[in-house]
Amino acid sequence: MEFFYSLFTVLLHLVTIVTAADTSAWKSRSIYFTLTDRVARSSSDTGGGSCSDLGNYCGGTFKGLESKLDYIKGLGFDAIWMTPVVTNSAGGYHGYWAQDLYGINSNYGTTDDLKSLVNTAHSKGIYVMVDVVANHMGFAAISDNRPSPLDQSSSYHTACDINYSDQNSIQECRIANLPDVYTEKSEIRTLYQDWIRYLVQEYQFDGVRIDTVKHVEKEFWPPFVSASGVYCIGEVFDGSPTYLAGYASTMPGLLNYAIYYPMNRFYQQQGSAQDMVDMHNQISSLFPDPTALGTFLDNHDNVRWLNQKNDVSLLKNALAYVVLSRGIPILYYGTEQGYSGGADPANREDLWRSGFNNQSDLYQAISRLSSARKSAGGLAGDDQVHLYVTSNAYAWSRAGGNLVVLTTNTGAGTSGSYCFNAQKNNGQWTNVFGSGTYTSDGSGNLCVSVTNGEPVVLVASTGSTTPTSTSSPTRTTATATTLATSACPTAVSVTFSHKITTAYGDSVKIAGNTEQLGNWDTAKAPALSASQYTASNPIWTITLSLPAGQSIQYKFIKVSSSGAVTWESDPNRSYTVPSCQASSTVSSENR
Ligand SMILES: *[C@@H]1O[C@H](CO)[C@@H](O)[C@H](O)[C@H]1NC(C)=O
Ligand SMILES: *[C@@H]1O[C@H](CO)[C@@H](O)[C@H](O)[C@H]1NC(C)=O
Ligand SMILES: *[C@@H]1O[C@H](CO)[C@@H](O)[C@H](O)[C@H]1NC(C)=O
Ligand SMILES: [Ca+2]
Repeated sequence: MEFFYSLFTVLLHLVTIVTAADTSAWKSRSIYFTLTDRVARSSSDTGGGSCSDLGNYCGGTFKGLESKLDYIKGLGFDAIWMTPVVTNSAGGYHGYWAQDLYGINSNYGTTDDLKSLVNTAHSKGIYVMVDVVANHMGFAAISDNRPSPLDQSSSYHTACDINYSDQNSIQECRIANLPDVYTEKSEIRTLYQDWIRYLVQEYQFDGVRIDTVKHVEKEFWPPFVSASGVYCIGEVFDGSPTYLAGYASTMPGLLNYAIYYPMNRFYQQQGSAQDMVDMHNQISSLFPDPTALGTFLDNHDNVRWLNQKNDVSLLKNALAYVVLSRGIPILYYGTEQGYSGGADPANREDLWRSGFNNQSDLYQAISRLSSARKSAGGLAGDDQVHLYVTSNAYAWSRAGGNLVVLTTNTGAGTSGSYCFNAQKNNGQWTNVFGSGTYTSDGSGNLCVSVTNGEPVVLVASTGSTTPTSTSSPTRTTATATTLATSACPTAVSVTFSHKITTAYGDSVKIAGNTEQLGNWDTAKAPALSASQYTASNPIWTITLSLPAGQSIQYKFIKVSSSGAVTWESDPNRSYTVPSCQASSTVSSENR
């Protein structure tokens, strides 16, 4: 019996591995986001002309997209996210105006064309993610919507305009006056679950991108995601990390709109690297799995990056961040051709006007970044180490130091030498984005050269992958590395690891005498994460980016589910942030 049970478990595992493109399978992928109507018109499209009306159908097809899979693969991307495939109401060239959930948009081709696209993608090792909408239908007469009962007005909320300060209104009122589905009804929920199960199985999709997630009540999503049977990534269009994290339990992945704003501010010379790093760290403590989030720098709803900042060197740095920092990279089609369209629909250019040129500077640059991701093992882990944070540079490492990336925001035409500690002694790397090889000294110090404001992407040279230290394999990161004065970071990534037994519903915070620690205000004190907590080792953790050299006073507090606060006993704890290293760890036990 036991034998059969374990055999069954093993088989179940194997079946899971071969059939479902689950979250872990997606983490090392890179996603190319396409508008089906805008990639290619037929399987023999070699380019030319440009669409005269970007606000209507331009003629792209499933067959056209299928014929450009090698073009996508040449960028090093191994997944596509394609806009919704279902039958739309008139003018729905983008796909987000569903009319018949079980029909396929005939402007793009037939059901067989779509199946052929997915099959060919799979034969080339490319995953296909389909975009879906459950919040609203298109502009057809309600009675013409399918399937039933979506043809009845009782399946929709009463029309109202959204008040974005009111979550109920966000969920129940209309986006752009589109009929808002009554998703709270159980028959409607069942209808969407049956449909997503059918859609994924019928066309063999590997993943689902979910539109307008915050416009539907949270309870709708877990059974929907479960019915899909694959990795889902949702659009919650909001830059607040706490608001976004409120959706982390509804589906495996979310578009990372939290990092989107500080990342673009930094690389567009509008903000600091420190803010971007702080956000990274905040995401670490707020999300159960930051590696399942998708990183992107623009899309069909936001003006293109080069429209916001017309500097290709800066764009390359931002792309290095997207492709090589934590999370699943998402590239908006046309970025590789230097497209710079403004507000929708100008940011939805046809790709054929580029002639599908795979020699273009940005195409080649993205391809090199993708290769670095692959060389470093796919970068699926939560292993990013902040090495260097200054007013105009950010460097980090991944994969135990086998990948080191230096980005700057000084822009085209600038050059300079940047020295920092790579946290790997006597390392050897090759700059796979530019040229040259680099080595760190016996203390890990490394100086790299920036040319024309471009990023430096170092991949460990063969033979230098073993850490030099023979003593302990578990590094307490930088506690022993001292940098040259010129290379000292302005902020240090400090991880507090606090042992405290808590009851279900309790949370743990760190309160102290600086603004970041809430100035002793328990309501403003940052909360620790219980992601490493076990009954035998009750550890709560938080990583904060603190000013180098700062002295802090603090205590841990326990907050019960009723809000009651329990302080640690005296005295206050004190800690001085190191002045010249990238990170440190502080371990403590509750008193
Ligand atoms: C670039 O495109 C040409 C023409 O489509 C193709 O023959 C060639 O293989 C492509 N090269 C790469 C590196 O993808
Ligand atoms: C929008 O919602 C907020 C929060 O409920 C409310 O205070 C405000 O009055 C509402 N605005 C309008 C125009 O109804
Ligand atoms: C801890 O710090 C707070 C705020 O500065 C102060 O009021 C309190 O007296 C300190 N406690 C001890 C034991 O020093
Ligand atoms: Ca809604």
